Amino acid sequence: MQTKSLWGLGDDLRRSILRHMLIARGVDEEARQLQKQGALDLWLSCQGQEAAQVGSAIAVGPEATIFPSYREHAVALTRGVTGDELLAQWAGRTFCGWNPQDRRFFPYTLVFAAQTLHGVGYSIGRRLQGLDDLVVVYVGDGATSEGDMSEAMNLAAVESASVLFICQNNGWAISKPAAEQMLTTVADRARGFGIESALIPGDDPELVHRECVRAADHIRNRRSPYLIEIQVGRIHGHSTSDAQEVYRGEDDIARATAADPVVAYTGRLTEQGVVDDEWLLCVESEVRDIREQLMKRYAS
Ligand SMILES: Cc1ncc(C[n+]2csc(CCOP(=O)(O)OP(=O)(O)O)c2C)c(N)n1
Ligand SMILES: [Mg+2]
Repeated sequence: MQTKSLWGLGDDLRRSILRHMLIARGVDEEARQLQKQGALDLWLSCQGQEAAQVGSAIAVGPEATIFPSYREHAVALTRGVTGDELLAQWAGRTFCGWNPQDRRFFPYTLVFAAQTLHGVGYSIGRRLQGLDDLVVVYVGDGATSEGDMSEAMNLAAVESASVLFICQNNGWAISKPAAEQMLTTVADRARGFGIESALIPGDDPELVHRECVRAADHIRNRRSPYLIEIQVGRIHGHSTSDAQEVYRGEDDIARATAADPVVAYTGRLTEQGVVDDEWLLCVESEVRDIREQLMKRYAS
C-alpha cells in the first residue's frame, strides 16, 4: 500500500531520498578512510548534512543549475556525479572530475563565496538568452561573511535573478563559531537586501524538500530570489586536517552525532514500514560495491 508522509511525499520518493542519503554517507566515509591512508590529499566531510543536501537537491529538480561550495557531496551524487568523479579532485587527478554542463552542477569553489557571484551572473545570463535560469547557490555560514555574498544578494535582488541561496549553517567556519561571525541570522540578513527567506532545521529531508519546492515555486512565479538557511550539524572536523576536539566541546560533537539524520531517517522509514530489512540490505550491498570500486581505484 502506498502511504504518504506528513508533507505528502509518496513512498517511492521517500525511499529515493533515503537511498541517496545512504550512498552519500558511504562515499563520504570511504573518502575519509582513503584520506587517512594517504590516497586523497584532503577530504571535507558532509556527514550530518545529508538531509539538507539530498532534500534540497531533489526538490529543485534536474533543470536547475547548481553552484556548490566544496562540501556538497550528497548534492553532487544525487545529481548523478559518480563517487569516482567526486574523489578525483581530492586525489589531485583533475581540477574537476565531472562535466559541469552535462550535470548542471558546477565545479567546487574553494575560494569560498566566489560561487555566489558566479551563480547570480550565470542566472542573469541564462535569462537574457531565454533559457531556464533557475540557479541554486550553496554557501556555508562562514562564507556569508565575505563581501561576495553581500554583493551577490544585492545583485540578485535588484536584478530579480532566479537564484535560490541555500546556506547550510553548521555553526562553524573551521574553528570560528557562528555566534562570533554574525549577530543576526543569515535569513534575516537576506531580508535586508530585499530577499525573502526562511530559517529551517536540517535534520528532516522531507521538511527541507518541502521548503525548497516552495522556494523554487516562489522564484519561478515571482521572478525574484529566495534564501533558505538550513541549520545542520557537523559530525566530523572541518576537514581531515582539522582536529575539532581542540576547539569544539565534547557535548557539541556528541549532539551532532546523536542527531545523525541518516540514522534518524532510516529509523523513521523502517518504523513506518516504508522500507524493510530486504530493501536496506539491497542498498547496503549497492553502497558496498561503490566503496569497493573507490578503494580499488584510489588505494593503489
Ligand atoms: C576567500 C577564502 N578565505 C578563506 C578561506 C579559508 N577557509 C576555507 S573553509 C573556511 C571556513 C568556511 O566555513 P563555512 O562557510 O561555514 O563552510 P563550512 O566549511 O562550515 O561548510 C575558511 C575560512 C577560503 N577557502 N577562501
Ligand atoms: Mg560552516
